[in-house]
Amino acid sequence: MQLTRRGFVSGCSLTTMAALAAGPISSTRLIAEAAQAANLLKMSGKAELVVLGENPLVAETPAHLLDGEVTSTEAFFIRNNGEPPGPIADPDAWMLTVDGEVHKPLAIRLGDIKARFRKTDHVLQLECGGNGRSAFNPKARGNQWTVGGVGCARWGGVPLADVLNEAGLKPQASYTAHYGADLRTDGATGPVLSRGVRLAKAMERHTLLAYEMNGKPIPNIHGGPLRLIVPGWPASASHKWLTRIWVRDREHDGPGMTGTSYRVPVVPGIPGDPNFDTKGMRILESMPVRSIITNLRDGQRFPAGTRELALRGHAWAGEDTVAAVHVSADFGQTWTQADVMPAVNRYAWQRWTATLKVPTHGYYELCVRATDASGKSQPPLAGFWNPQGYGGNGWHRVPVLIPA
Ligand SMILES: Nc1nc2c(c(=O)[nH]1)N[C@H]1C(S)=C(S)[C@@H](COP(=O)(O)O)O[C@H]1N2
Ligand SMILES: [Mo]
Repeated sequence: MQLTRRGFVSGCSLTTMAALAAGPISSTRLIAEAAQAANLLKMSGKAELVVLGENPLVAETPAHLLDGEVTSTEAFFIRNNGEPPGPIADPDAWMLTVDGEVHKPLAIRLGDIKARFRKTDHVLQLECGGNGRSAFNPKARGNQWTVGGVGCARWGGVPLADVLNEAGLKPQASYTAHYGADLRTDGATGPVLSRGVRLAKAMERHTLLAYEMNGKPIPNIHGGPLRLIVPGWPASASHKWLTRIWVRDREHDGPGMTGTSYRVPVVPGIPGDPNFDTKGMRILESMPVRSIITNLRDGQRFPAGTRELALRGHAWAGEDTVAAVHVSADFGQTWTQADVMPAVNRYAWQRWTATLKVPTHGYYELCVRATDASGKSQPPLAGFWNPQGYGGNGWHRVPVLIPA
């Protein structure tokens, strides 16, 4: 495998370098996957994201476009499971229903939400539950995210808790169920996706009924005029085009809550097992710790003679905070500690910076791994294989070349 890799590097196609490096260390990626990287999004108001799926539209952000402290709306990744509703003529007339285990069911217009509840905003990281999926071996089912199914925008809206309190929670209220206005692409009726969260998470002050993204009304593609933001948990809980919150007395069982959806193994199963035991799985709640290098491009060439590299990126850890970040130029044989900044607010990602020395010219894969405050570090590859590939948080590796 190493021989093959050296063979490609001497031919030195940078795209090939990137494709090889993005996979797990134990296996090289196929060149065909590099072709996927060539399919760039062309959409007004959006950057050239890497399209992973066309119908429904799914597009991830190349790590080098995530360098800003706050992710711009243009650069933010897109994950649709269905067909978004068309443009909304009168956003303030958008209706949200809150029903189920509440004393006073609500049917409230967005205009009234804005007028009656106190607005708040935070910088909040949102990460697709499948981010990192492409590193699973054997391949897991679903969109082959590398590391760009994440963004950290400023979201404005009202705490969901304030609206749930207005409806008055009954003692048996224990879980939410989310519904939106998007349509299934197969023409069938019923929700495209309907996930929910435990009540404690729904009541957390950073869980928002959001109507602003980076200071402007949320664009249609990102779930405007009204969406949920449930930071630190799989972004599938952050329902777009939100029309209804059903408060339930038990764990929700809508599309996306059962089987192998958004679940990770409690009892580790055999990778690729067609009879993978779904009973030994739990719903993925907090996302695991992850870090990315954002100031380099895949395949970047440095000036000849470079022996010291300035690296920069972000790290985050779902519900937790990041305690340490380390970088390596030798596949983890040695690590250099990075400086890690505190988050600007809870659930924002954390900036890290590091200087990394390399001994010679040549081909390097710069690796980064973060450790959360509970002491858990990113493994080198995506572990705990599961059929739909959740929770894969292997190191981010960026191939670079330092000419002789
Ligand atoms: N109504 C609705 N909400 C949704 C989805 C969807 O398909 N429909 N996709 C979810 C998933 S899986 C993700 S990762 C995020 C993506 O949000 P974004 O497109 O704004 O990045 O939205 C979530 N909310
Ligand atoms: Mo997602």
